[in-house]
Amino acid sequence: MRVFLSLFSITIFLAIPKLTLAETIQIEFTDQDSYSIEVALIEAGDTIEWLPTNEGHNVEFLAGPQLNTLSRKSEINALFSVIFKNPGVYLYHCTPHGNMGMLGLIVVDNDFHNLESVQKVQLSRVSDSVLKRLIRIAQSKTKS
Ligand SMILES: [Cu+2]
Repeated sequence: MRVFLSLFSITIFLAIPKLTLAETIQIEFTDQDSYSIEVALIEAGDTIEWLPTNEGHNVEFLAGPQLNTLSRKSEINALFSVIFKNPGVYLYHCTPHGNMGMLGLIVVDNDFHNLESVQKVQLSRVSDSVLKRLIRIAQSKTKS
């Protein structure tokens, strides 16, 4: 009985931090036509909130695992909130400024399994070099 009880309390102890760890990360639209956080490394279950702190921007997903389970595109100037449940790499841009390099990358659970499909997305030259920079940042943050 005693063994059973301590196993039980260990289980509870391990379960509680998991429940409370889900975080909300806020990303702002800036007056530089960019996102305040370009590379976000998060865990499954975390929420990202994009705040319309500067006018004329939105969020449109270009690649990611099981994108059909997400709201694909937000309205211009609207708050947008997404819970990320599937591990992998997500690429998004701002519909009006995507060709100018207004991109963002999210990596859930340090999982790069779909990186190749992210790299295959057709982008402008400027945005393609931005994407390469963001991937380098994501990979260097993950290795440490
Ligand atoms: Cu924009």
